[in-house]
Amino acid sequence: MTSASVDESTRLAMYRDMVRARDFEQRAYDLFLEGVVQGTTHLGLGQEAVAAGFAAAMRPTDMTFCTYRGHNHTLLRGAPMPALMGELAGRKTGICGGKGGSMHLTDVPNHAMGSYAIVGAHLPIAVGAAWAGVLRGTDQVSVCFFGDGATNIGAFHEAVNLAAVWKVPVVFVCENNLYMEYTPIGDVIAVEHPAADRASAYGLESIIVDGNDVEAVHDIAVETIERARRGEGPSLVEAKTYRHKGHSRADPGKYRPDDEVAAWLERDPLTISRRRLEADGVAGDTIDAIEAESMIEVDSATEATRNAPPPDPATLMTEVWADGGSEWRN
Ligand SMILES: Cc1ncc(C[n+]2csc(CCOP(=O)(O)OP(=O)(O)O)c2C)c(N)n1
Ligand SMILES: [Mg+2]
Repeated sequence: MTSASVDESTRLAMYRDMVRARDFEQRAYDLFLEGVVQGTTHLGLGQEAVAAGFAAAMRPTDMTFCTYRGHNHTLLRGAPMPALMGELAGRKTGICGGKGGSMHLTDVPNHAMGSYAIVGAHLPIAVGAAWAGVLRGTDQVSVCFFGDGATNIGAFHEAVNLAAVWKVPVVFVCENNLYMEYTPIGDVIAVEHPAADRASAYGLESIIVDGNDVEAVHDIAVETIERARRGEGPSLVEAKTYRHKGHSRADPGKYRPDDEVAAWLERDPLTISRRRLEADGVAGDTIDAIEAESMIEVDSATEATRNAPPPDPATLMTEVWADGGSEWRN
């Protein structure tokens, strides 16, 4: 199937984005096992199409808000890979000076406005930032990614309600990967679709998209972002997807049935995209070259990270607050 609405260069760019995200996270996992990446990491392996489809539909000035599972989103908004890798490994070269780590990736120049570790906490922030854009007349749209589990948090309902009432230009994107940590979302909600079945309570349309089909995601991203920019208010998108690995760290994810995992691995977003590109006549060599370039980029970011120093201890209390210090506490 070809998406009539997306040109070939955009489709190739989205494939490149997914490959880069996949390779970056595979390497992050290896570096975690090696002890180079410390603390914890939450990988979006298997969920790349959601990040890639939306990133390709956003203007550079549109804002992204994401969770602790935010490597893909931050990378695909344009954050430099060595700075992301450096941050995961707690190096001075990291995008937050090595002091934030995997769960707090932020890249303000590219309008990736933070990764948030408190489930649901960033939805009201995304609404506030989008509302600020309205007041300033900047034409910016906020895109806010969160998990299925976040739909049971009060802040989700408060944020969606306020955005709907005020027609705030925000697109809420629920990445429904069927699990919240080790619990199936189906065990803790009374409806089938955690986001889409709640949409009508806020006067919004129910939107469900195949989150492993990058072109389908891109189509819905274009539609909802344009709607927000026209001043017609928010949308709530539920993207159905699956994480290939466990929740975090080295969680083997054994609470998931083997046949379920196998069925979703069959529906790998990269495989779907590659097969479709080839069926539409894109040369295998072109796709191979994209994959080879990605690996070179990841190897180079890894090398830079291994050679980078940790942050200077003298900077411990700087960049903690907007004034660059911590005097505000006293
Ligand atoms: C308010 C809050 N409660 C609990 C936690 C612990 N916690 C971290 S991730 C997570 C699961 C969230 O699942 P979901 O929203 O589906 O996102 P996913 O991890 O699947 O991307 C929980 C409960 C937290 N970080 N914040
Ligand atoms: Mg989830």
